Amino acid sequence: MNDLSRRKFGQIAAGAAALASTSLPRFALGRAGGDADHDSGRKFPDGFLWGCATAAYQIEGGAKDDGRGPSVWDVFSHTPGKTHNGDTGDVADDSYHLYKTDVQLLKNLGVQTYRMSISWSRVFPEGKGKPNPAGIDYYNRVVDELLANNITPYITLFHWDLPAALEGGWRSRETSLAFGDYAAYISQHLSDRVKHFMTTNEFVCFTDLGYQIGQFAPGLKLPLKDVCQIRHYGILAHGLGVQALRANAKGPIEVGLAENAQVFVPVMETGEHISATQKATRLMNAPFLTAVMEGKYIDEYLAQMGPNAPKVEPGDFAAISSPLDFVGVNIYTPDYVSASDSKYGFTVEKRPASYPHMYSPWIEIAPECLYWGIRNVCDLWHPKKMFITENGCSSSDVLKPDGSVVDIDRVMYLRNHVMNLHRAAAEGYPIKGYFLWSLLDNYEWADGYSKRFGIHYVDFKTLKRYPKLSAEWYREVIKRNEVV
Ligand code: GBH
Repeated sequence: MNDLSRRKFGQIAAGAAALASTSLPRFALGRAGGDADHDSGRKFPDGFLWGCATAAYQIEGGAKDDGRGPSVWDVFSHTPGKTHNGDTGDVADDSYHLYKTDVQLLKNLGVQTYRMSISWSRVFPEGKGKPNPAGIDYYNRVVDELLANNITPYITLFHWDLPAALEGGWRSRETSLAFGDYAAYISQHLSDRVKHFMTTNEFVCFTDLGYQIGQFAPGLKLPLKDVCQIRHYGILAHGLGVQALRANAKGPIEVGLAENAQVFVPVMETGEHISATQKATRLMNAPFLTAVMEGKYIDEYLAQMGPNAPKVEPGDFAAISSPLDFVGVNIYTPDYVSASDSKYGFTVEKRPASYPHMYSPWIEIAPECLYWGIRNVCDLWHPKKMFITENGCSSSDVLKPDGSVVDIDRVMYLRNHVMNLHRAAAEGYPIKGYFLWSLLDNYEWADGYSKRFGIHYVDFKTLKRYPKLSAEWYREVIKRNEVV
């Protein structure tokens, strides 16, 4: 037996004895010690940032408090038949009032960072024009509370809750301009303390899903020509937002976005399939991330859209392609790609019916997506830094009488994704941090409260928060800065 295996053997034997002779609580958040018993050998680089993510409409509640104006999600969720069970974000987690409790949850986890979003219509009830001072005051309080607890805020300006008063919504170019003004105001008021901003969250969700599929607010089903123009106003808003944030900042800030790029995993890790995933990544993200990173619509996209292609005004792409300090991607599930002699050189493979998924059927389990999501974006566009701005899953959590939630499926999902995150970091890709979706169960959009994504369980009647097993797991990951 060499030294290393002798040491390992000793540890295993000691661990077994400890288990046999003591009765520790099974999941004790904050249990001291324990580090010596295990070393995964998968350490993250020093300074790697761990965080949790949330979004305003999903957690805040306080929908009518202190002068907040309605957003398209207030209107949509109050329209019969649009959301599961007619659920709305009127109360959600009531984080509008309970934000100090939520900062303590973050502190107990030991996260260095917290990704949150701002409700545009809390700050500008009409979307533009006269600001509501009570709105920005709320975010001042949240930011100050985070900083007092040594947690760095990463703020998303727009996570789908467009002020309802903005006429035409994203059908209007005026909305992109209004977003620029809103970004300027936020930068003026928060950038003395907040140094990291994301403009928009997931273009496809507030464009295609809202205006073509109708699954999300505002629930329209418009023709492709309109949708292409709406997509363009989405990325234009992002670009104007980047410029306005920078132009109004009180000091150096870092600006990026949070985009659910479509991620492609090679069916086999061989050269031809790997290069097929790059082709797929560039083409399938053409209206959004590809346009932002390359400063144009690629020829293939324009050819595909034909007469439906968007009208682009001079200067639009100068704004849209403003250099970013970081690229954030939200990743839940990928598609598999193989090399082929099809027109574009790849085939997106259909999944067999037996393919496994988490509680939300769309979260099909393929943890390699974290590695390939980072690698494909880096190999194509070489961003300075990347973040995983969301990753997580729903589970059919059950709160036990003793207050525990043993969400082993979520821990399985997260552990395997974090393993693949580690692979990307170990290979030298500039991945700087990870935001787990989500800090706590919340309003899951059209799925209402039927899908829980939190690592804290929320009893939506009492609003009490309970850490799940996954919260304890995440705390260990953060404490050790390694895969656990
Ligand atoms: C992210 O979106 C959001 O940023 C976040 O707010 C959200 O809570 C989180 O993920 C979890 O969902 O039901 O088959 O028609 C995820 C984007 C768009 C993915 C809608 C699921 C519906 C698929 N989602 N999509 S399906």
